[in-house]
Amino acid sequence: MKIFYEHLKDRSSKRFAVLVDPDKYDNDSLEHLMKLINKCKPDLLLVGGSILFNPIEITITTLKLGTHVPVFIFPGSAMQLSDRADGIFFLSLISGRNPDFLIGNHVLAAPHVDRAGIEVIPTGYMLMENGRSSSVEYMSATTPIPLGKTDIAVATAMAGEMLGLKCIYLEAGSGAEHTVDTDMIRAIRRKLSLPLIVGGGITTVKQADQIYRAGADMIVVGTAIEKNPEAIMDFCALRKRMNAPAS
Ligand code: 1GP
Repeated sequence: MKIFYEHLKDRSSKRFAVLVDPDKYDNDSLEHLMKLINKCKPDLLLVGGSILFNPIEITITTLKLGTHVPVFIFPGSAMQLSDRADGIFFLSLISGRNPDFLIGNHVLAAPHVDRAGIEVIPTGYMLMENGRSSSVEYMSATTPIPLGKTDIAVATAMAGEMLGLKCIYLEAGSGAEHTVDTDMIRAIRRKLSLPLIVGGGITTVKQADQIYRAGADMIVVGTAIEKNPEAIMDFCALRKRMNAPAS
């Protein structure tokens, strides 16, 4: 299998990822989701969360057996690791100043990730203010980049690139009331050459379309698909339209 980063870094195509939170699906709903995944083929499945009661291992194994879409760990902490996944977004929370989420968890995880032999994508993870406090904010004990502070957001993304990270993930928080601001995305895109991932609070195709057009290379949707699994078809169709050659 081509390593996923080879796809992600090809910025001529837009990508669509589905976040599968192991606590939000039971056997039947996961089975149903996998049928839809096999119909419309999102580019990537992410498994993880800020805090989990169910092990990621079972969800990852089920997704690997039931679909042909790459499965990546989207870890809330060093406790969320598995050798069943295809890869891991190795998230450094560069919007925050908590050493545990900048490097500490990574040190704990590194030997296990190495032994698992899975693809590692070093990712600058930026938590963006969206109007109310998020799980990531609370669990990581960091503050998000304030709304409207575009200069700080742009400089943070630039620093991530200069440090050698391989992509930047702008996160409004799962279930966020507002998505990441499109002006903010546009400003970051202008200064960044890395692939840009945007997630948190995307519930409609219109929002997804605006976020793609602002410069996101990949969007991540979780909550909206948990609530209405059929919505996955609409997001996949949008991605297809975005990638269709202009006539
Ligand atoms: C969360 O960005 C992801 O880390 C997805 O967020 O659940 O709001 O779609 P939603």
